[in-house]
Parts: sequence; structure tokens; C-alpha cells
Amino acid sequence: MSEQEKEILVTRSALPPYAEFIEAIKPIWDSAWLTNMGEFHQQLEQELKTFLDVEQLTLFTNGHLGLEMVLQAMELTGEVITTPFSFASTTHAITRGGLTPVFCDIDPVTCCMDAEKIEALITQRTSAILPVHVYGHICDVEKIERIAKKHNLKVIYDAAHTFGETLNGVGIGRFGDAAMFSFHATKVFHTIEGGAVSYQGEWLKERLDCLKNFGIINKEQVVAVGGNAKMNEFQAIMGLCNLKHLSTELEKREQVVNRYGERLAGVKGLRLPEQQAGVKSNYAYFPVLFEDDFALNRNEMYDWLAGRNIHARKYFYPLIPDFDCYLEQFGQADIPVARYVAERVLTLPCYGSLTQAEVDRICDVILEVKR
Ligand code: T4K
Repeated sequence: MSEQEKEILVTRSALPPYAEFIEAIKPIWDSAWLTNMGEFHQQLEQELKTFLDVEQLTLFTNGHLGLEMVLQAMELTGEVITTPFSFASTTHAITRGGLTPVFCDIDPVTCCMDAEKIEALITQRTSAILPVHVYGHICDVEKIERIAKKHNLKVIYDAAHTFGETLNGVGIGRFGDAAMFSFHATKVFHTIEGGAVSYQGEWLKERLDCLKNFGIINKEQVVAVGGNAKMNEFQAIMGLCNLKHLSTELEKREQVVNRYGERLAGVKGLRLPEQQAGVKSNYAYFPVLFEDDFALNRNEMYDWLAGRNIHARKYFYPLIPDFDCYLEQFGQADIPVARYVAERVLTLPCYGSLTQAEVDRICDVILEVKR
């Protein structure tokens, strides 16, 4: 297969050198300790606390269960204001916890929840706000905090896309009452599957540690209806290895994003992501809006690229309230901006091992059709 025909997927997991991982897992054959908060689990938890610059952090076997369990730990009730423009996990965590999602429209530039539209959605039943730092773009954390304080609401950020990001030098996991990071294989930093919740305060640590281990606190006491969301030792070691190579991965991603910018900025009908003031980016995604004055609409462009073996993704389409499992369940959400973006956005391939030649090939295919 020639370079021009080689399949390019939206992302490709970064892996540590094989020999390094094999060496790192050797101690497991001596200890035979595979899971249940072992030595490597503890080491990764400590290293990530420092790396992410957060006060407290609890690891999970995936980000989704971390989100479900932090909502459970906070004993939320009633309604949770959230975004319709996200991965299924965000709303599923709310509904699986017996809570009702209330969908708030998004900001047209960041694609995060539009903080100006939150207050109009608050009712007597609202207990929390669950925004997403989508694509690694940061929500208006100050405004959201002001609203939450005024109405006595909890704020839980879905920070699945924001590993290692900072806002004005502050770790992104420090904003809100809690933040969930995903360490899925497709993320900037991964533990194969995995995730973590960061938060302030010892009380949440005890609850989360307990909930992720069936609600067990010692050999004879089960104090909560928990589940099994423990990260195993192989996952933790993958994380420890990947952490060592993260800065290289980020540098390579930055080059990919810069190259897209060089090739696609200023093209009529294309809207590229904007760098946010004060944000240290992790270059997780490269979302492009195909506006109405571009030669092809988003769906046509998706097919055009796929026909040339380039597999971009419609993150995030359809919107969550339009999923079959949610249709007509939560009333008509007033979300015109989210609808506009979801119809036009395509996330282009973006990962550290994507070469400049491959970025150029993707851009050539896109630009071949411009008016
Ligand atoms: N909140 C938000 C906002 C999220 O985006 C996510 C996860 C979560 C919460 C939940 O966190 P976790 O519980 O997952 O920790 C992928 C990921 O599976 C999912 O984790 C992620 N969001 C979502 C945005 O993307 P799919 O269904 O698009 O994955 P899939 O299998 O189509 O993979 C995409 C591409 O990644 C493939 O084309 C190739 C590459 N890939 C995939 C896998 C599985 C690899 O290179 N290696 C791999 O092992 O959901």
C-alpha cells in the first residue's frame, strides 16, 4: 500500500517502548499482586497528584465510572445542568445515577457550556452543574463558580479531554468541586482503560475509595452500595510508563496542530479551533467546522475523506438528547448553537505519531475541493 493509500484513523494510541513496559511489569510475577489498590496503583495516584497539580485524586478503572461514582458520593438529587455536546458518558453518568439531565446550550467558539445560559435553567430541583471542557477547551470556570456559589450547587467538570492542561498556571482539576479525567487508550495520556477524579477535601477521598471497591471499608464492613471500579496494576504500570514519555507526545501533537494551522488557517468556510488565553493546551483534538460557504458540507467532507482512507470523526454528533435512548424524555431543549456545531464539526486525525507528510496529505484532500 502506498503512503497515499495508507489508512489514517482519527487517533492512534501512544505506547511506551515495548522493552520498557515488559521490564516494568516484571515485579508483578514476584508479588502476584494484580489489582485491589496495589503498589503501582498507589505510585500512579501520587505521581498524578503532583503532575496534575491537584489536592486529592482517586484512580478508577475508567473515567466513566469515576464520573458516576463522584455523583453518587456527593448524594446529588433532582436535576443536573449539563451539555448536550459531549460523549455519551457525560449524560449517562447523570441518568444512571437516577438524576435528570437539563441541557444547556454551548458557546459557539469553545463549544463548552455557555455560562450565560445556565441561570435560566436553575430550578428548585437543581443540585449540580456538570460542564465538559470539550476538546480540551476550558469552560468559563469563574462564571460557573459564581453561579454555583449563588445557588448553592455543586460543580463537577467532565475533564476527560484536558489531561495536563492548566489555566493561568493552575491545574485544571482544581476548578469546581471535582473533575473527571479519562485515561482511555484514545487519550493524550492513557492507562489502556482508566480515569481519575480530582477534588478538594478528605471526605470525598474516603467515599470514592469505598465506592469503587463495592462499598467495603474493611473485611467485615460494607457501608455503601458501591461497585467495582478499581484500576488494576497493569493499567497503573502503563500509566507510569506513559507519564515518562508525555512531554514528547505533547511536543509531537503541538507540531501536528501547528501544521494544520499553517495549511488550513484563512481558508474560506473553515473554522479552526482558537487558542484560549491563559490555557496550556494538550492538543487532544483538532475540531474543524465546515461552514455553509465551504464547497462540501460536513457529511460530504466526511465521506470525501473516508473515500481516500482518511477517517475523521463527527465528535460530537448526534447530540446527546437526540440519542435513541433519550429521545423525547427530557422535554425540548433550547440548544440552537449545539445543533449548529453538531451538524458542521469534524475532528481531524490528531496524535503524536501522525507525520507532517500525513497532515499534509489530509490537508491536500480537504483543500482539493475548496471553492
Ligand atoms: N466524557 C467525555 C467527554 C469523553 O470523551 C469520554 C470518553 C468519557 C467521558 C468517558 O471516559 P472513559 O470511560 O472512556 O475513560 C472513544 C473512546 O472510547 C472514549 O474513551 C472517548 N471519550 C471518545 C471521545 O472516543 P469511540 O467510540 O470513538 O472509540 P473508537 O473505538 O471508535 O476509537 C477511535 C479511534 O481510536 C480508532 O479509530 C482508532 C483509535 N484507537 C482506538 C482504540 C480502542 C487506538 O488507536 N487504539 C485503541 O485501543 O470512543
